[in-house]
This record gives sequence, structure tokens and C-alpha cells, in this order.
Amino acid sequence: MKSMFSLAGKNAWITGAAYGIGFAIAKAYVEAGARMIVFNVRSEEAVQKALASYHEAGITNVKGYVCDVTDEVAVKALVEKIHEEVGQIDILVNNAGIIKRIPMHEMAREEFQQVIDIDLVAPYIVSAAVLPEMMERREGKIINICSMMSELGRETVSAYAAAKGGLKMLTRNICSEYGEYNIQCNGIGPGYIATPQTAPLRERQPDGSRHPFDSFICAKTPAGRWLNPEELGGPAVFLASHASDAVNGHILYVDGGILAYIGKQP
Ligand code: NAP
Ligand code: GCO
Repeated sequence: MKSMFSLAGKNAWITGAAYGIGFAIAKAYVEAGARMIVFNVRSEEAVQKALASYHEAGITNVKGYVCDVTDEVAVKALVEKIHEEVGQIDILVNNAGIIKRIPMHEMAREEFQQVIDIDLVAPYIVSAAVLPEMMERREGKIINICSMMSELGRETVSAYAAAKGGLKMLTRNICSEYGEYNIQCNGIGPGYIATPQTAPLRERQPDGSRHPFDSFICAKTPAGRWLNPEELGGPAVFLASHASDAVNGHILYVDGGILAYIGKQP
């Protein structure tokens, strides 16, 4: 049973994994025996800063590349470079993502489009670039980092919710179209995770009080707390390993129970 969860000998490409959830998933993959971790961000400076973080965490089987996931030409070139410098891509985690918290009627089209491009179009671009080798090998794991907003909406995150809702269905469609090649495509739907992306929602108020959204999320989460990125590691290893070979098109919500809970009475 233990070997079913092993990633021994596997190469994993985690997009945007310079820090946050992607970085935590990379650490978990290394602990599960992964051969190499590949990540990409948008600048050489960010690559070098991330490599320093990986090395500080004791991870040396890692390579970082400059590549914007929305740039189809750059993504295809990076796939070839990974093949040359690392080897085959066994596991793809479409993690890179942004959010813009703006009331929809005030949001510029370009802002809406940027969120859609990074959070939905890019997972299509990257997956389409990696699928051919997985089809040829008749084996592969694709994991899309979805969200609570794949299921729920809230004020100011219209583009993000539209993208993450679309990513849920893209996950199901990749499952449907490529399952016959022994490729499993699943999603992880994190709850509210303490990363730079959500830092603005946890900042102390000028008077030193908690951010209202911080209190709100703790009331909506049965455990009464924000989750840590490291808590996504186990589910991510499961979906990347042979333990999940019969799981396909599934969105695994790692939300501490938010979706099951009406919320604590104020
Ligand atoms: P984060 O801390 O903001 O990190 C996002 C990462 O993606 C960064 O390394 C960022 O690099 C990279 N990135 C952004 N746009 C990119 C692009 N166009 N090309 C390449 N890399 C790009 O976010 P996070 O909280 O770890 O979230 C990671 C994923 O989980 C996202 O898809 C997010 O939507 C999702 N998620 C987060 C939460 C949460 O509560 N934190 C919950 C559910 C889902 P740069 O330095 O270049 O920006
Ligand atoms: C927000 C948060 C959420 C989280 C995550 C929840 O503004 O509501 O940023 O969107 O990032 O997606 O699952």
C-alpha cells in the first residue's frame, strides 16, 4: 500500500511554484520521492529567489525556468527544454494563478481577461502542450488547482470565479477526452489558505483589530482557522500517485469543511 503513494522516479512540473501552494506541493512531492521538480515564473529574478527558497528547504532536485504560462510559444518551448534538461513530464500541476478583487461593474475588461487568461486559458495551454507525451506513454497525471470559487461566488471575484468554475469543467473534460490513454486529470479545490494571495484578507486593521474577512472565514470553516499550504501536500501526493489511478475528473476539496458547513452563528 505504501508504494502506491510513492512518486519515486517521477518528474513533476508545478507551474508558478515559487512560493505559496505550489511550493508546498513541490515539497510534498520531494518527500514522496519525486525525481525532479520543475517550476516556472515570469522573471529570472523570481526564479533565482525561488531557487534560494527551495535550497533553504533542503530541496536540490529542482529546476526553475522563466515562462509566463499564458505565452503558448514559450510554454511549448519550455516543454522541449524540460525534455532535454530533465526528462519526461510525469505529473503536471496547473497551479499558477492570480486573483483581482474588484466589483464586476467597476472591473475593466482587460482586468477580467487577465484573470481568465492566467487561471483558465493557461491550464489549457500547458495541458495541451504536455498531453502528447502522456498519450504516447499511455500514462500521466494532471492536477488543476481549482478553488472554493469553482462552486461558490462572492463579491468582487467575478473573473476568478468564472475562471475557476471553468477550470473545474476543463478538468472533467480532460478526464473525459484522455482517460482512455491512462491519463488521470483531477482538481484540488483548496479552501482559504494562508499564502501571499490571501494576505490582504488577513491584514490587521489600522486599529489593530482582525480583518473582517479573516473573522468571516474562521466562522465559515469548522476548524475555525485558515488552512496552511502544507495541508494540501497529502491530497496532492495522492492525486499524483498510483493510489489515485481509478480517480478521474474529480475535484478534491481540501477546504476544512467549508462546503459542508453553514457557518458559526455570530
Ligand atoms: P500566490 O501565493 O499568489 O502564488 C501564485 C504563483 O503563481 C506565484 O509563484 C506567481 O508568480 C505565479 N504566477 C502567477 N501568474 C503567473 C503566470 N502568468 N505565469 C507563471 N507564473 C505565474 O498564490 P497561491 O495562494 O499559492 O495560489 C496558487 C493557486 O492556488 C492559484 O491558482 C490560486 O488561484 C489557487 N488557490 C489559492 C487559494 C488560497 O486561499 N491561497 C485557495 C484556492 C485556490 P509571480 O511571482 O510571477 O506572481
Ligand atoms: C477570495 C480568496 C479566495 C481564495 C480561494 C478560495 O478573495 O475569496 O482569495 O478566492 O483564493 O480561491 O478557495
